[in-house]
Amino acid sequence: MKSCVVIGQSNVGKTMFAVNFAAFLGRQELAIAIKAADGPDGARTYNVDEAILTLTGPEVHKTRNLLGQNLEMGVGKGRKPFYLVDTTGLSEGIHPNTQIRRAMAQTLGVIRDAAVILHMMDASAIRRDHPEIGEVDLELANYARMRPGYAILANKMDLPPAQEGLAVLQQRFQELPIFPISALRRQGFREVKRFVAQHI
Ligand SMILES: Nc1nc2c(ncn2[C@@H]2O[C@H](COP(=O)(O)OP(=O)(O)OP(=O)(O)O)[C@@H](O)[C@H]2O)c(=O)[nH]1
Ligand SMILES: [Mg+2]
Repeated sequence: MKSCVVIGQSNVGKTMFAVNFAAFLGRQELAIAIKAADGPDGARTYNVDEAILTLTGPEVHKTRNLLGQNLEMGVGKGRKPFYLVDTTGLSEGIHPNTQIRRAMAQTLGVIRDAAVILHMMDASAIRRDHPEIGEVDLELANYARMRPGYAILANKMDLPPAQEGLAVLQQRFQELPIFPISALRRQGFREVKRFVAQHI
C-alpha cells in the first residue's frame, strides 16, 4: 500500500491534520498504529475529539513516534487505500535529546519510500520582512521537490497573519504545489484529497 507522510517542523499542525483529515475522509474512530523510535510498537483507538486532546498540543515535540493510519478515499468509481503517517517534527542541527534524535531519524527514513510527501509549514509564522522559512524547510523542499507526490501545506490559514506567510511561500516555491489549509478548521482539505488521490 502506498504511504502519505506528513512532515515539517514541530508545532506546525501535522498531528491536527492527520486526525482531522481522517475525520474528513469519514473516520469517526481512529485506529492509530504507533511505531516507536526506541521501544515496542503499539496501537490505540481514539474518537476524533480524544485524538485531538491527547495527541496534539503546543508543546515542542509532542509527537515522538510514527503514528500510522490505514485510510481510504474515493478515486473515480472505486476506493483506494493508503497509509497516512504522522511524524516527529524536524529541526536544524543535532537535537540534544536522544529519543527525539532517533525519532527524527525515523521520520527521515519514511520520507524515502513515501508516494506522497505533505510538507507542512505554519504560514502564520512567516513574514515578508523577516522570512521565517526555516533552514530545515528549505533543505526538505530541496530534497523532495523533484518527487511527483511532493506538496507544501501552508497551515493555520484561519489566523490572519497567514495570508502574508502564504504569499511569501508562493513566491519562494513558485514551481511547487502549495495548498493553503486550516488543519484546525478542516479547510482546504478537498484540494489536498485530490492531490493525494492522484499519487496513491
Ligand atoms: N489556529 C490554528 N492552530 C492550529 C492549526 N493546526 C494546529 N494548530 C495548533 O498548533 C499546535 C500544534 O499542533 P500539532 O498538530 O500538535 O503540531 P505538530 O506539527 O504535530 O507538532 P509536533 O508533534 O510537536 O511535531 C496545537 O496547539 C494546535 O491546536 C490550525 O490550522 N490553526
Ligand atoms: Mg505531532
